[in-house]
Amino acid sequence: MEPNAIADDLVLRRDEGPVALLTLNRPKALNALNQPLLQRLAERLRELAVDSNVRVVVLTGSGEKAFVAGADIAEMADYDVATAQHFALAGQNVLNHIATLGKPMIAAVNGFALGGGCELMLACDFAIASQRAKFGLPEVTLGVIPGFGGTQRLARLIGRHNALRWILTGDVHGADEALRLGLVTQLVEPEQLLPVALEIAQRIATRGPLAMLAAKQVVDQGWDVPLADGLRKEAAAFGKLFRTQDQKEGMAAFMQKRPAKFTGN
Ligand code: DAK
Repeated sequence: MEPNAIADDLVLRRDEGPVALLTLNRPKALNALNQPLLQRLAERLRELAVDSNVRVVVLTGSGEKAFVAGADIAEMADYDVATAQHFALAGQNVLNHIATLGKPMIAAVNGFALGGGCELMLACDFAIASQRAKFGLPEVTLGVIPGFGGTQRLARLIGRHNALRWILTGDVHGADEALRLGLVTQLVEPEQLLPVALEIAQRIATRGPLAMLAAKQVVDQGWDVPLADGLRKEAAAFGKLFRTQDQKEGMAAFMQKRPAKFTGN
């Protein structure tokens, strides 16, 4: 065990009832993603996936400057092909974990979200940001391209031309631009970022967990298929929820004018 295990933990976890707050914790390197940080994040996600007390996850960065300033350039600089592939797999592993977590994950972007940090944010279900946050995919300035899904997710989210403007220039963009293009859903004063993110998360946590899971799955599965196919998936998922206790409870609670108590069954 390292001398100061909590301070040295690369991904801090704090639970507030059904909401888990994960804080990426390498502030001196602007929370850049190195292999140990990615591994710790993967461990945290595995932990959360099987923790039935946790219904919603918020992801943020430690310190005032950065959410994540990208993959760790110092670590990557001397990679050989095998190590670069290992790093790529570790990153893909984390993003797959987020995609299959089965619980909503909200990014609370407190500062720089660059390169792999911007891509990590894009893999979350949605993001809110501090007015001081900055965004970009500067990989081409380093002679590489985004490798954690940025070329795919950004283009789907903001359209081909906007995505290519970001990716080809490698420019850093302000929070207003990110809001305008729909990368983030809301901007708040820096000190309000976590309170607002946690309040949204708490509200989501009162909703039916199986319905949330189904909604996420259908949105993701429908992302890339013809509308008619997406609508079929939606209808099938809608129907299946009528097998659940949560559906009975949610509708009974409405009719009895009381808050629903969802169990995830
Ligand atoms: N990696 C390592 N260290 C970083 C870092 C990074 N990405 N970003 C910042 N740091 C470190 C700085 O080196 C500095 O360390 P010390 O010198 O104090 O030891 C410390 O954090 C503070 O940074 P600065 O002194 O530079 O702070 P400033 O306020 O002056 O500037 C900045 C902030 C964010 C504008 C600047 O730090 C910066 O430009 N950082 C690099 C941003 C960047 O280019 N990010 C993209 C990285 S490339 C792949 C998967 C993913 C990727 C690629 C492939 N595969 C699956 C194949 C992803 C690639 C990337 O993300």
